[in-house]
Amino acid sequence: MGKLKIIGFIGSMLMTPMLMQAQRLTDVEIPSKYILAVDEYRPAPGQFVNDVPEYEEGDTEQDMVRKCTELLANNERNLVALGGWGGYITFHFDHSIANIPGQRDFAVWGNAYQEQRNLVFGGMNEAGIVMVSKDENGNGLPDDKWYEISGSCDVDSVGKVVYDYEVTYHRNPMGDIPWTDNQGGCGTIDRNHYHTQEYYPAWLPDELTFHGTRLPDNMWNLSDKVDQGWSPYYYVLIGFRYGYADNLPNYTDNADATSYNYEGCGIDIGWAVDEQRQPVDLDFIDFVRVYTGLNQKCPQPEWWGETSTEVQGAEDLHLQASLDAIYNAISAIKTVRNETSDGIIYDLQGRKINVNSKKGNIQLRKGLYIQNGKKFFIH
Ligand SMILES: [Ca+2]
Ligand SMILES: [Ca+2]
Ligand SMILES: [Ca+2]
Repeated sequence: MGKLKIIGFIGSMLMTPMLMQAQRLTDVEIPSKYILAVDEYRPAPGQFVNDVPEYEEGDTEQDMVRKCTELLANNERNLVALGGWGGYITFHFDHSIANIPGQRDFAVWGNAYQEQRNLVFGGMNEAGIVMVSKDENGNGLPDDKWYEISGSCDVDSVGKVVYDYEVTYHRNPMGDIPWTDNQGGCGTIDRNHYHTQEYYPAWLPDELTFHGTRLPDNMWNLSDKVDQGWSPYYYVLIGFRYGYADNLPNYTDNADATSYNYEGCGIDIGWAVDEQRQPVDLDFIDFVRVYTGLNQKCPQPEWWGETSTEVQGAEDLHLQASLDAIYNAISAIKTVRNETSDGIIYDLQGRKINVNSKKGNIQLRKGLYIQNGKKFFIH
């Protein structure tokens, strides 16, 4: 596609559900289908925490978020670990992702893989729950309502999913990290000899509480199914059918690096549900959050340890369709403006602004404008 004229966001007085979609187009020439930046990174404790990304003395939360951006943006394909249950990351793209009916809209890549003996579906599946949010207030920040993607456990494991689950972790320098949950449970994230750094996120407060959905434990002990000479223990993490991150492999064929598993790693925005687990109808989303959905650890010390979702990137699965939907939304707004005789936009010098929203050529510059006697800001 050719170069696009890009507009910033328009003040809230003009906000309508359609116009809000224009705001995510920022200062880029050609939109990318990959992550633009990470907004939040709050891992739960875990064996990779403080390591991927690496914490360096004095790093703030902002520094760690920047490091996550460096690892994930522009399809860099490095890993970021989210630690035990509840740990999360939030990111956005350079445009709103449209919800195309009946299609998966974006994919989240992880490092799940099929176990080598093909005894079960999956094998190293550390499902992360995906959430989506629309920048309703138009401030470019992920401070709006969040919706969870309802994955296959909601239909395949009825009664085994814990909603409104909560876990609190407590700092315990260089020791196993204790946690308690809101179901009367408790446990520890255990240290192992492979990872010798602190397991509690060093830049975060001494107590961390996470809230969300807990997926059913998926770790099976298949040690008696394999030759002891090959491996003394064999624990696998079963895959779920759809709707999670780091749950199914990135590729359908390990020998073919172009065989992206859009089906297994793809997320349909149409699967989003509200707090009552009722479907919501979202036309676009601006932010994606992923959090570790499993709270389990391997009973065999020094084996898997805690289950931790990893994120390796994400992409819009239909970039052109998202852009077309954004342009259509902007065009619709122009129609609304022109329908009212006093809806004409003026600059601060009182000159009438020509809002030319021919497809691909939207001319709204940065600055203050006046409409219906009120000022609004475009930046
Ligand atoms: Ca969709
Ligand atoms: Ca916002
Ligand atoms: Ca993983």
